[in-house]
Amino acid sequence: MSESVRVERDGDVALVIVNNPPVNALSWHVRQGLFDGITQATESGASAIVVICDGRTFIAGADISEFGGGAPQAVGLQEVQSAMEDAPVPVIAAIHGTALGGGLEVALCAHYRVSVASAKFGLPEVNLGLLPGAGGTQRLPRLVGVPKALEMMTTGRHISSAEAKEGGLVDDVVDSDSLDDLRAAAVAFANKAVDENMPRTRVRDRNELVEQHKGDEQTFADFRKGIARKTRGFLAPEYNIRCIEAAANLPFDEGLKVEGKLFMELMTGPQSAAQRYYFFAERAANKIPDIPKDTPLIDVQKVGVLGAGTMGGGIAMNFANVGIPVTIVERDQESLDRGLGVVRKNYERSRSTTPEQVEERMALITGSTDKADFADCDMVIEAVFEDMDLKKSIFKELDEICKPGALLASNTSALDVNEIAAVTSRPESVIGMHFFSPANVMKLLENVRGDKSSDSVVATTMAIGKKIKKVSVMVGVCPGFVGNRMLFMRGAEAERMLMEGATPAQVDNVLYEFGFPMGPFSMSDLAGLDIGWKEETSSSSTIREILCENGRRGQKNGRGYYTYDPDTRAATPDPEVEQLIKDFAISKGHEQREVSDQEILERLLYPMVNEGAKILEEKIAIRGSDIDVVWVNGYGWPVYRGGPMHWADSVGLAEIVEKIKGYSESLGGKHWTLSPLLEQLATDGGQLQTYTS
Ligand code: 3H9
Repeated sequence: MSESVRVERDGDVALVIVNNPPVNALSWHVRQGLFDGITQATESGASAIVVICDGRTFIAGADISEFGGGAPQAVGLQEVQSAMEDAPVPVIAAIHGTALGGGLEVALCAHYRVSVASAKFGLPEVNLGLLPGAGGTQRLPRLVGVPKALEMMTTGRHISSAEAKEGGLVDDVVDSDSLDDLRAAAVAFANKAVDENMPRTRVRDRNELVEQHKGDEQTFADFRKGIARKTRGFLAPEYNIRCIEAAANLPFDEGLKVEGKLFMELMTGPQSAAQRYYFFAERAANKIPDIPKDTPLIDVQKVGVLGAGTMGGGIAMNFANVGIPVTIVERDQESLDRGLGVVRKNYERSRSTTPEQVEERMALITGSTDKADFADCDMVIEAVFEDMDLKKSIFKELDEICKPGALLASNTSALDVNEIAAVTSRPESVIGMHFFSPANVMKLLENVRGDKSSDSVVATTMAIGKKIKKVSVMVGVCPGFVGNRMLFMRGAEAERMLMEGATPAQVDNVLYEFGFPMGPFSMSDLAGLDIGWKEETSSSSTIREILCENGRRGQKNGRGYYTYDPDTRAATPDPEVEQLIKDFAISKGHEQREVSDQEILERLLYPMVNEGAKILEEKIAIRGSDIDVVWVNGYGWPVYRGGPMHWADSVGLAEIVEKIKGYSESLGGKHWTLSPLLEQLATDGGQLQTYTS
């Protein structure tokens, strides 16, 4: 018997108990243990079997770390599942925590399912670029119906016990969250099943809900259409749909074959490799090697936010969402009222907040025009615009107002956190917290550790990020940090290509086809071309300035790099813009030529890879995978390409190095100066994604 599964008895009922921390994943020894446990329980004459887990959760899925191969051979999951389904006595799955992926697929092979109220259920394989490969695609629709299965499997959404009960996934919900109560309730259910001779129906034999959709092409076509925009570029959602179609149209065993074939295709393809890599990258980013796990945290009970603009308001919402009171300070009442009004509207518009929740959250946000109200805050985040002198004067004031030990954060997106910290008497309390706009929506939190930031401040910043449900990455001080520093390189080269004859639409389209939601010029139009542009001091030295001088301010006035339809906001390339750019380029002595899409892609992305390597050299990022986490969560890098470091490894570092050398020679520019680290990794056969600085 495997050490991670044991069998206990409660009267006539056998309990097969999994204990494989942290999440009871289906590692090879768990599969073996489950198979042996079910067999032993059956042979021992038990009247019923309860499958239950120790620790914080039911089985949370296959062991993803085994997917690359290398695990010892053991019994397959299908054999475990058959042992459960075909057992001569009732099998009950008792669920707490999260029954996910392979975990839910195991539970679907029990004859009945009992859960605690807080349990969650899902088939999140799609988020790993996969589909449920242990019969889930055939069993789930048989239990909850085709429409619900389509939604659950293409989003990976976790549903609650209440929703699971309503949808037919769970038979009984225990009104408690205690594991002991769950165990008792599951044993009671098992005894009842025996006493009342309840049927041991296998989910695979329940055909009613899938047969309703036999030959029903419309349901699937409509569903595909509905998710097309959101899932653009991803393979796995479509493959999940095909499996459910198979469930509707084919007998169970045939459907299972389709599932197996498509699962293997995804598993061996580059998208799932990238998404599985990314799963661990996000979790690795939480770990700061030189900060001990037991570092004392600052107890953040109350937060201050300076600035009630789009950024400050969005930041405040993050804290109110998790029940932390926020004091938000603006310089005058009018701006404060406007800012708080926007916050309220954001809540009201959000589909996930009920009217009561809107009021609860607004009640947690207190507005003020006096920074002295920060005196009782445990943490204050400054979110005013990017001006070093302004930030310095604010931090001097905060130093005087805030209580000793309070964490002082700047939401700067590029400025020197050390310089800001140096104006205070407590640089150890100062750190950067770079939120991305809209701050209540975007997942990334790029934290910037100053030279003097204390361990406790660093650890608290990461912990608070987790609390407000952000994906946090800790980086070091340099202009633009990780994200914007790499973005600057891409932007410089994009502009240069326009001067050589590429059009804004061509450049944007290359990135869109790569998988980004938009390219640099659409992004500039969205942000506004006149940010930082002053009419009176206009110098006509960049394309952007030329466009501003010609009355093109971006989406806000319907004219930027593109022209926008006033009703639909649809962007159309504008020959006038192309002519302006051409005239300007020729006036600066640039010859015009065709630039190929491949060249555009290389010139946009290779300088980013090169800069990423320099960031690692300088120890600004802790590990290559942290850079990927920044780009996927903050800048729309398609997760199915893993991030710039993973992508570079998959293209081949030697090839990229050769290209960079070539571009450096033909184009010149600092961003084409080859990173010695990149060159060394390419020579040694190393990888950027696994590089730790
Ligand atoms: C699948 O099942 C395929 C089948 O259909 C087909 C089979 C043939 N494996 O997230 P946390 C680790 S695909 C290995 O910080 P939380 C994780 O790396 C799978 N390791 O905790 C971390 O390690 P460390 C379908 C795993 O409380 C630690 O556990 N299932 C796995 O915030 C804690 O994780 C999924 O996709 C795993 N499956 O969230 C579920 N899961 O401490 C994936 C976690 O060393 N997991 N680890 O950094 C999750 O969504 C979350 O981990 C969960 C807990 C919600 C369970």
